[in-house]
Amino acid sequence: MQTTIINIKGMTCMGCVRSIKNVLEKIPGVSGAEVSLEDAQVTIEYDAAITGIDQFKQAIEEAGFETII
Ligand code: 9UX
Repeated sequence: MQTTIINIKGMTCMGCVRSIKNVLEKIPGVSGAEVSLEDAQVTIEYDAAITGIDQFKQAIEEAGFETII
């Protein structure tokens, strides 16, 4: 398992937090995503043999948010 942190622009309420958590945890290979509204970031735990940062960024952007690595 590997962990990465992605900074996110545009989250304003706990609904945003929940939708980002949901899209990330649906990606095969992701075992957990903890989103912090206060810190404007998400910590993702995943299997690097299956998925990676490009897919995470794409999922977050498709959900309507900006990512900053
Ligand atoms: Mo809150 Mo976010 O009403 O996508 S859910 S602003």
